[in-house]
Amino acid sequence: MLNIIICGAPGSGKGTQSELLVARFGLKHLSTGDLLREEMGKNSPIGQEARRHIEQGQLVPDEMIARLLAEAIDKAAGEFRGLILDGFPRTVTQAEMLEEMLKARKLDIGLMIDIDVSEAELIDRLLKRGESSGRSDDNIDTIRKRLSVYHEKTKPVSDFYRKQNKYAAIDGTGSIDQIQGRIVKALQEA
Ligand code: B4P
Repeated sequence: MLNIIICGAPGSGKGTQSELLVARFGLKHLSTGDLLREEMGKNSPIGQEARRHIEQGQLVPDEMIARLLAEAIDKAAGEFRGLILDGFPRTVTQAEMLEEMLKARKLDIGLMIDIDVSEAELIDRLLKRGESSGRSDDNIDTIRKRLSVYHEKTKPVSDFYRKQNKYAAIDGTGSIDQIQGRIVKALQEA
C-alpha cells in the first residue's frame, strides 16, 4: 500500500498535485486544511476554535488536528489503496504522533514529497487564489504570518523523514503537469 505525505509552504500546490495523484493512483486524499474548513463550515466547536487560529495565520493545536485526522483515516478504512496526507504533519510533534497513529493501524509512510516554491511566487499564487476563494486567510498579512510559521515549525519536519530515507524534494515551479511528472518520477524511484 502506497502512503505518502505531501508537504510544502502555503500555496506550493499540495492540494492541486494531490488531486492529480488521486486520479492516477486511486489514493485516498486527506487534507487537514479541508477537514478544518469542513468543521468551520459546520460551525462546530472544533471549527470555531480552528477559525481563531487560521485567521491569525497560526497552526491549530497538534492534538486537535491529530484527532481529526485519525477519525478521517478510520472513517475511510477499507476503501483506499493508499493515503495522501496533504498538510499533515506540519510540526515535528505531529510527525511523532503520526508514527504512533499509523503503527496502531498497521500502516506506514512510503515517502514525503516536499514541494519547493520561491516566496515571491507563493505570495503571488495565494493573493490570486484569495480573489476567488473567499478564504479569510488568503490576504497579505495572514499570508506573511503563515509563511513565517511554515519556516519555523514545518520546515524542520523534512529532517524527520530525510533521516529515515523517506524524503524527496520537488521543484514546484513550472506547469502543473511538469510538477506532477517530477512527483511521479520520485515515487517510481522511491
Ligand atoms: P491548507 O488548506 O493546507 O492551506 P494551504 O497550505 O494554503 O493550501 P495548499 O498549499 O494546499 O494550496 P495549493 O498549493 O493547492 O491549510 C490551511 C490552514 O489550516 C493552515 O494555514 C493552518 O492554519 C491549518 N492547518 C492545516 N493543517 C494543519 C496541521 N496539520 N496542523 C495545524 N494546522 C493546520 O494551492 C495554492 C494556489 O496555487 C491555488 O490557487 C492553485 O491553483 C495555485 N497553483 C498550484 N500549482 C500551481 C502552479 N504550478 N503554478 C501556478 N499556480 C499554481
